[in-house]
Amino acid sequence: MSEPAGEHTVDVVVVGAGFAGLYLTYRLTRLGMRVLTLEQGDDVGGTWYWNRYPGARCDAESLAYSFSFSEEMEQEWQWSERYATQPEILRYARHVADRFELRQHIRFEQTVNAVHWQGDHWQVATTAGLNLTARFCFLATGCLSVPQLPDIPGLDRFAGERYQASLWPHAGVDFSNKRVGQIGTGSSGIQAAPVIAAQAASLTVFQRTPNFSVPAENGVLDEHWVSQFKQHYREHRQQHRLGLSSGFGDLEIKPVPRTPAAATAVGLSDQQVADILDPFWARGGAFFMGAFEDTLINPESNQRVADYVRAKIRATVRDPVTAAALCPQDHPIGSKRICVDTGYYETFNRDNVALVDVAADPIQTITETGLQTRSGTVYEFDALVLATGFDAMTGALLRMDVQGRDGVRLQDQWQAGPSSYLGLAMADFPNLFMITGPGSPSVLSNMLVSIEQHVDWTVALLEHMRARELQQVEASAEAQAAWTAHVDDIAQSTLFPRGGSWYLGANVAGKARVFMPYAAGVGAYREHCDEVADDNYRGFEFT
Ligand code: N01
Repeated sequence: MSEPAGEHTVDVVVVGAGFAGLYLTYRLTRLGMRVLTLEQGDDVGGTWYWNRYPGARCDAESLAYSFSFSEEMEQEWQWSERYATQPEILRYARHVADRFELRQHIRFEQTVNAVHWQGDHWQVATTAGLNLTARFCFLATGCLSVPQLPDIPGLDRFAGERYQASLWPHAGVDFSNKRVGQIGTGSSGIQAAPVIAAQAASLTVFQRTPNFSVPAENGVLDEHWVSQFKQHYREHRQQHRLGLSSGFGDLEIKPVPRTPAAATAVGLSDQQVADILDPFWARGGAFFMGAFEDTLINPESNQRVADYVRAKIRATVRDPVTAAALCPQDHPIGSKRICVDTGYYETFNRDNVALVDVAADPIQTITETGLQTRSGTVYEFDALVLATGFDAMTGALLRMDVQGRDGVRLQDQWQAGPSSYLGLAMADFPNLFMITGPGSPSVLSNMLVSIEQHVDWTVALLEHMRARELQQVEASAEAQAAWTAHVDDIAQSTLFPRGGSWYLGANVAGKARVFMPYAAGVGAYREHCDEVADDNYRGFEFT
């Protein structure tokens, strides 16, 4: 529904109608609050609305990457594959919106550009001229929702078709008989390349930094097995919330036996390491990173796991020069988000696919017909695909003009990196909450688990306020400083800061290098949040 420009007063404004915004809208309206949810796109779904590139699918397993709040829905909804495709997840988001009649509370094609505290309420404005007054504001703007274009001269000169993975045309693209150039080899590029290669006349992948990728081992879900899984859904969900650190259960998702994690790879022979890693590799997915308990904290153990993956790459890719170029050497495995693929390395054995190492010979300029590297080599193609990532975690928050008490600007407060209490709230920004914000497990976790935890926790806080007739809540500056230091301490005890990742803001020129997600895991984080609530919301100030 689009809303005429004008003034409206509600209890809560929610920014974003991805999964976080949908669940917030559901919970808050069920409390009887007047809610308006503002969404930039013309439908719900957030990241799954925008990222429609070929091969886009979730790298978390369908039965875990779904809402747990409605037992009826989780029993009724049928996921078709181990890892759901983008269209299937978007269908699910739409189903949630329709099933719980959420659309009446959502205004589409509304890009929020100002969020200003006016002493006792928030004033939220959109570029389409909507002006809302609300006591509370939730920023559910997503962690990977501001696409990044590469800083390459001549980008606009290209006269052929140009596509961005994260802003893919809704009608799809037919690459038949086309020569395609692709820049970017993160999760998006690694998923897109095999699908584009299968359709296009040729695909040239321009790789600056190789990433580690593990096979998804995707497949159609077995109905009988799914029905068995669903009989124990509560148990699985509980494991997702508290069990493993990333928010996925260690109960079987795929009907392949799971071997327990080993403590460390240090001191083991190559054969022993392989014996432990082989079943994880065969099982597929990011679970691979859990084979050794210390992979992300012990450089030696990490090196052994990385060596194993590099050996797999070399065993898969026939051309040794290409294989060597595909082997990451510059970061500990897992310190950048591990990719999960279907046939990525195999794609480079196709006759119509070439890898160009643009670390060795950097792209100098995009031309009208392709690109030219520093050595003078010219590459020509009909279509250019950019899978060049996002201004992650803070991008969507900082592109709005968010002003708190006395005109304090979030952009100024976060100049040296984001700072928050629990990744949820900030001093000087009363009655304002982030969902999966920097300082929370967010992108290191199953997002659906984190979203539900954040929404449930903040909604309970609002109920607490309502019962006591409290008007305002705000994180104390002390609690915020202590939490931000704690988030950093946890990160520094891991290998995460050693990868030049978007977790650190390293992919955006001029962005402060701060490790943004909370790396202690969803279980520890949930316990901490619950203790805070039980201790009368320690670290929050109420008026
Ligand atoms: O983005 P990225 P992404 N010249 O930032 C390259 C989630 N996700 O969209 O590393 C040449 O990882 C850049 O190279 P370099 C997931 O969390 C999930 O792929 O900077 N290359 C890199 O190769 C993921 O981590 C799913 O040297 C340039 C690439 O562009 C996150 O989104 C699927 C360049 C960017 O990789 C982001 O993934 C997709 C330049 N000037 C995404 N500038 C699933 O659930 C950038 N690059 C499966």
